[in-house]
Amino acid sequence: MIKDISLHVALDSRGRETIAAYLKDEKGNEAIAIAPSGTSRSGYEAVPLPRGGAKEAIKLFSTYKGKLIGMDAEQQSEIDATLHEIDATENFAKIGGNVATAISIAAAKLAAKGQGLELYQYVYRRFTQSMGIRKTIPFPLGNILGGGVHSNSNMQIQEILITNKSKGVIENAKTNIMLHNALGEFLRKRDLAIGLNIENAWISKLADIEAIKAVEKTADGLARLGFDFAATEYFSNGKYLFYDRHGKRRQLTRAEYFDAISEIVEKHRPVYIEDPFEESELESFARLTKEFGRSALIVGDDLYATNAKRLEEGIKARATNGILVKVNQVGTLTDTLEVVKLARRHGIKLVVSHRSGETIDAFISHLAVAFGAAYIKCGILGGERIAKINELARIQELENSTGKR
Ligand code: 2PG
Ligand code: MG
Repeated sequence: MIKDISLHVALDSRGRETIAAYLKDEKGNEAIAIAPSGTSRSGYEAVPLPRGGAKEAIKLFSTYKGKLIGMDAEQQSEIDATLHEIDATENFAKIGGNVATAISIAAAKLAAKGQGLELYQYVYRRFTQSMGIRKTIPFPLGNILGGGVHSNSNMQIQEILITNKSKGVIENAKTNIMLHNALGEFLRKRDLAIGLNIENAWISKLADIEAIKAVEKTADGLARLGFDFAATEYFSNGKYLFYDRHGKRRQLTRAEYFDAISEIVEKHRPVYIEDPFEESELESFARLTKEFGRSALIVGDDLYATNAKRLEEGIKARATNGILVKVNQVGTLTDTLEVVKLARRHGIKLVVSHRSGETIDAFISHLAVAFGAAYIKCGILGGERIAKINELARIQELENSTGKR
């Protein structure tokens, strides 16, 4: 039984305010969760904090928290429904999606503790096993060279990512780190390095195509490439500010841009393609998935915003074969589980993701395992990113030692 809830202002890795929720039960168990925050946010996402920011959100919530006290932490859907009821908007505009996320995840952690289980075991046994999901250790997917709104450089693509199939989480991570170091050296030697961005990916002077080539050369045979285009960020007035066939940066029509993307995919053969088009262009997603869906996971992030209604539309249009999952895009674990269930039913692969504004809370490592995710997108370096890797490695060891993988 939830005996006490206290909310606190916490800082994320960008130094911006977010929410930490501390929950206690009557047996003395405690659970803490801190909500991450995004920089390139979808128009379909929950509002992270209400006007007035974290302090205002906490003040507002304090008048309602009595509604949650006395509830059973295991009643996840009732707790999450109460959060929606208190908020009474479509997108948590009143109490803030980060308040909802922190409480919702902390409640699941508290319930897990009450049962003496790890969070991933609890989520799996209670929610996802019955969906026909098998718990899996996902492959880490890491941002090595950044552009877009994360970086403020010449590069339009938000993230060039790498992933490898070394055996074990620590070996996977070490390969990514080794390649991150190697790319840094490559860039520095040529005076092309600017620094590191908010996810600790390199920022360089290279524009997109040259940047892809640099990563390709570095990764050669050791890792496969992925891209998060976050294309909504460079789309305006019906056009994409991108490169044409001749490598010239200009405003491209949807048709010209589609050709440019196809060419990149054909040439560089990524295994992972996220948000190649702006977040309402379902038909282009569907066309790309039809052409390249066999060799690459084509994933909607801003496109779906971890929202079951959006995913349903995507499934109808056969838009993608993958979805990015970020709890704070939708605000609660229950809403997230709805997405997981729908994806599972339609053979859509899951990728559980961090945000650019993270903390050392590693709940996504647990969710990724319990959701049977193909990948966990959690960056390569930095304490808040490594926290996810370490937690995933610990889970892998637990699973290996109990032989229940
Ligand atoms: C993304 C994420 C994480 P943000 O677009 O996938 O890399 O960025 O958290 O800024 O939305
Ligand atoms: Mg994205």
